[in-house]
Amino acid sequence: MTDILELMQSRDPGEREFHQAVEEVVDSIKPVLDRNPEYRRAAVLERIVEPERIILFRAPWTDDQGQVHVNRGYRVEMNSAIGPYKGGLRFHPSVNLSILKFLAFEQVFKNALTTLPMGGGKGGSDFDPKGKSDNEVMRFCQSFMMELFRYIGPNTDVPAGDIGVGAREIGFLFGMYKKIRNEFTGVLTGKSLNWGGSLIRPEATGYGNVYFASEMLATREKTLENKICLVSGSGNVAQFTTEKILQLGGKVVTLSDSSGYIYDEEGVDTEKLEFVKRLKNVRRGRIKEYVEKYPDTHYADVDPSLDYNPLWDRKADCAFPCATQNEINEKDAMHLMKNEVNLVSEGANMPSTHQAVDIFLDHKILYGPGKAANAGGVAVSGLEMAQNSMRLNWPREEVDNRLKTIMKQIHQTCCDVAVDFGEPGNYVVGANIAGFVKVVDAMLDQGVV
Ligand code: NDP
Ligand code: 2IT
Repeated sequence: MTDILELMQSRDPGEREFHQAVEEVVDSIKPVLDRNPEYRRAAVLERIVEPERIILFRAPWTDDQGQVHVNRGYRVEMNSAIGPYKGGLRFHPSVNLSILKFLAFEQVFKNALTTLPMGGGKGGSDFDPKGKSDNEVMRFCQSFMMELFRYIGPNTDVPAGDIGVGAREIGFLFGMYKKIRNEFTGVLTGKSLNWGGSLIRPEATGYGNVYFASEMLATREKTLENKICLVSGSGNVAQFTTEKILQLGGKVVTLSDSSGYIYDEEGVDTEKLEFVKRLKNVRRGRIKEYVEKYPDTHYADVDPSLDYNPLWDRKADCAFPCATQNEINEKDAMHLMKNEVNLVSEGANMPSTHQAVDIFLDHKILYGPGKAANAGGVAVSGLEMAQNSMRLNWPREEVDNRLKTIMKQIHQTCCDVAVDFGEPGNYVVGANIAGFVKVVDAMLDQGVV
């Protein structure tokens, strides 16, 4: 078991996030390997941690002053055992191979859980859209697609959004793909409504996260009604997590961005949320402006001298990390436990460190790992692909109902598998094992390829 981790360490030292994601899965699936000796003979573990293909390319672009810049473009095509590679693109200065491999690896299991036929992939660039003009972002997206188009297609690899890639970027990327290939196909998801997008896709990750949380609460005969909730981030996932919590009667008291966080004791209501959406999606401003607009609230800059995030030390019942990886460390987790937070549902990918996860599991709180709790986004991407193939659009209620059903199914699968492996209530074990078995069984059926 540790062999695989040692092998990875020696082959690719320094891929910290990727090793972290693999270690968590490997920890969970040991009993499955014990039950199925053929898995070891077929080296499924060794195969599943090795991307089927990695594409790495130069993405040069010219800024508004005429200066040329060079960024790196990536696509990690991780696993296609159960469908075309599927997963988002991230544009953020921190992007590197380790982060994209961890995201692609998580995506394989997440996509398997959705019940839809999608393999796993992830890509992106170290390009930073912050502070760039629309024209600069367009030129970068065009340059990125001029290379990526060779490797993707509606039956091969279907990218979507992630951090720094939203409707604007998907539009520019799609426009260039269509021009080069001279075809109008569902090669990207997260498209705008009037040119092939699906209703509910923008809302899907956040809504799905809250549907999953509600399912977890229902196992203890609880609901979100009157629950105080901590949400981090203020982008796509945070906004629609907040929106659904409000619809279900909960109260959201925090939001954040990479500069700092706000605390609003009265709660972020619908009007304030609309302000945040305009601030972040249209004006592309900072969350700090929230306190200028609503002066009775509190803002604190990120304090690099602290080894914890004060957002997670606010009094609450539930926590929804929706910003980025490793945003909840051991100390943050201890703060959450001290304040008797009894639900953590991950909108972001791998937002909790290994130590934080162990603390949640030790305290037996309701802990929904990202690959289960945030699967609603890619699930509706799968529904967007289905609608594109049929060349029709489903109404809002239909997509939302399908999303709810999928989140319910994922929850049930996690619970059933956890019970089967003697760990009732452990969604980490449930999600990892269910996703793993589905993918490796398909790999075994398809031979050594
Ligand atoms: P957005 O770009 O819309 O928003 C990201 C938010 O997180 C922003 O508020 C951003 O702040 C903050 N953030 C990003 N990086 C950091 C950092 N290093 N430190 C602190 N804050 C940071 O992205 P999404 O909402 O789409 O993605 C959020 C998370 O959800 C990611 O982990 C993503 O992988 C995951 N996810 C997204 C899905 C989707 O459908 N979009 C689906 C499933 C998971 P700032 O504005 O300052 O950059
Ligand atoms: O992490 C994720 O699941 C996403 N960023 C969404 C991927 C997708 O293909 O919709």
